[in-house]
Amino acid sequence: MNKPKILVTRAVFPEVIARLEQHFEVEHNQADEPWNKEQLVRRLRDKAGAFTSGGDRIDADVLAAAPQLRICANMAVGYNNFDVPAMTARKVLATNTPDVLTETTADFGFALLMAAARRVTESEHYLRAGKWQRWTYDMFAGTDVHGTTLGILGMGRIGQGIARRGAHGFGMHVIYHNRSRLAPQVEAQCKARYVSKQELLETADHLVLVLPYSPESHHAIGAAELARMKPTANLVNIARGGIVDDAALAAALREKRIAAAGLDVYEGEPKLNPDLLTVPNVVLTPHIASATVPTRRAMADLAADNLIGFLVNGKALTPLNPEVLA
Ligand code: 8YV
Repeated sequence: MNKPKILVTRAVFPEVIARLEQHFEVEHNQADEPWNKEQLVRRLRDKAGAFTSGGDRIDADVLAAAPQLRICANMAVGYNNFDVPAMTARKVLATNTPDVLTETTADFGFALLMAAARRVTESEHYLRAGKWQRWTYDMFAGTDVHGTTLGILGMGRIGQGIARRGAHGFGMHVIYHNRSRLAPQVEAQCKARYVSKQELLETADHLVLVLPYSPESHHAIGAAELARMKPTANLVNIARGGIVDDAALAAALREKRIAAAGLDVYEGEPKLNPDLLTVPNVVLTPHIASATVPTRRAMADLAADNLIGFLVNGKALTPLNPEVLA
């Protein structure tokens, strides 16, 4: 029997390609060439499955050109690159990679929070540039982390991981805002108190964004929200580009209307607003919050398991539109 054909859109662990090849005829992109939409569509035309990354937009046009497609397995927990209703309408299963990256991503949220608060990269640049001549009492004096108020916008799995780290590790007072309030026992585990978005903005010393991107969350943090924050506050975005108005943030940082920021995601990434590159009080990383070797491997394995499970056995581990399975 012929093996089903699948496309792997980006370079991934060779061991994962080898595993997929046991079940499928695999067209891959181990050279990691950038494909435009037309190139992606051409390759998807005869495929039953796709192993996608967060940069691959799967929308109605793509689906219309790929009539044999039955599943897109995203190697990411976020799936704003998928038009899920359009996929459901065409009976294409969408899957993502939740859970396996939660703790790693929460660790990184904390790393960015601390690096921005304590001016780690800014001071390192100063040192590397040979500017350190002598110690001064106020040299790179930042803001405290322990015992301060940690605000979290978007209290899903990763948000809860950050809350636990803040509450249990750093004695922080945790407040959060979310579309829906958490169950009392989850609030208790995280030692987190539900507040309005306004209170969150006005009270947090460190505000971490962990909400999914959607048209509703576009510019959830813009000029008006930044204006409500404390001048000593630190803003961390590990969610998605577009949730923060990056131009407004760069202006707020430059004018010291907030003290610091740590960013892992950007509007229009991998390009970023050039103003962010010229403000010193921001720590910038290239979308690496889930990037540890074991976690990236677990994400790739889960995406592969979804493809194998669905195309070989009719079952998927982490479906986003399970109605397709019915
Ligand atoms: C991915 C992410 O590495 O899981 C997510 O939603 O943002 C990252 O972990 C990125 O989306 C690449 O697919």
